[in-house]
Amino acid sequence: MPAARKTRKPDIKMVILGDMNVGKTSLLHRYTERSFKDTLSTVGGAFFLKQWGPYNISIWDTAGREQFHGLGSMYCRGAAAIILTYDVTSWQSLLQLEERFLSLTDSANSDCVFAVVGNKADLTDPCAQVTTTEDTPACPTPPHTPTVHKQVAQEDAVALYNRIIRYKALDTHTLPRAEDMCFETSAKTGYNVDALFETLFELLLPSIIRKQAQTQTGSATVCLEDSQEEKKKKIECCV
Ligand SMILES: Nc1nc2c(ncn2[C@@H]2O[C@H](COP(=O)(O)OP(=O)(O)O)[C@@H](O)[C@H]2O)c(=O)[nH]1
Ligand SMILES: [Mg+2]
Repeated sequence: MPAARKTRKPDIKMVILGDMNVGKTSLLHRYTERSFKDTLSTVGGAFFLKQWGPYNISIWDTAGREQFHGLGSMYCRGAAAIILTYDVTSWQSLLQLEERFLSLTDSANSDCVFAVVGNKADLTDPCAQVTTTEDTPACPTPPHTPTVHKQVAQEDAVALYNRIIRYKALDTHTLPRAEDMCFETSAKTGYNVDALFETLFELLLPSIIRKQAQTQTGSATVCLEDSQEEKKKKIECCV
């Protein structure tokens, strides 16, 4: 019943955080709309709903200035996954993740999954310059050599990810390797964008199934209670 599923509540919530202009909205747009627009403004927060197989995933986009309005932790409440995004050409944007955005994630679920994402990889990495399609090889000859200086190395992102795990006191034995949760993407060409979201969704699958089971148990209890109430009424009126 696809129509019924469309109107259903989201099964799980994800949030994308990071400074203004790192490409948060572009990443979500690339993933959900399969395209890139040069100008996409985010007023306050926006909400994307992605149907992944039989599951509904809500992805919350943020404007990047939420903490000034005390809204950041509200967006993160109940989040099962958080994408911390920086721009590979801006060291400052990586610093901001730790200085301004990490504390906003305190209201997320205690077992929240994190990904650290360096966007705009097309500006610095030849492999990220060609629009990714199913037919293109992994790293074809790039159209031109990138000229923009890369300010954030992958190792810096991995170090940040490890600090986040310590800050959150998450159990490293149950988590994927830090390297597997740090992505360099390009919303412009699509480079690594599907890999980012699909990796997160796969990791969230157990939580989705657990949440659905809890919801179903909850509704079964309600039905049972209703029917007992009905029975009671019938008995009372017959006496
Ligand atoms: N070259 C390049 N530009 C990007 C990429 N992603 C976003 N941009 C540009 O960066 C600017 C900010 O993007 P936007 O998605 O609005 O950032 P947000 O404020 O984090 O949501 C826009 O001009 C985008 O066109 C990317 O992957 N590569
Ligand atoms: Mg935006």
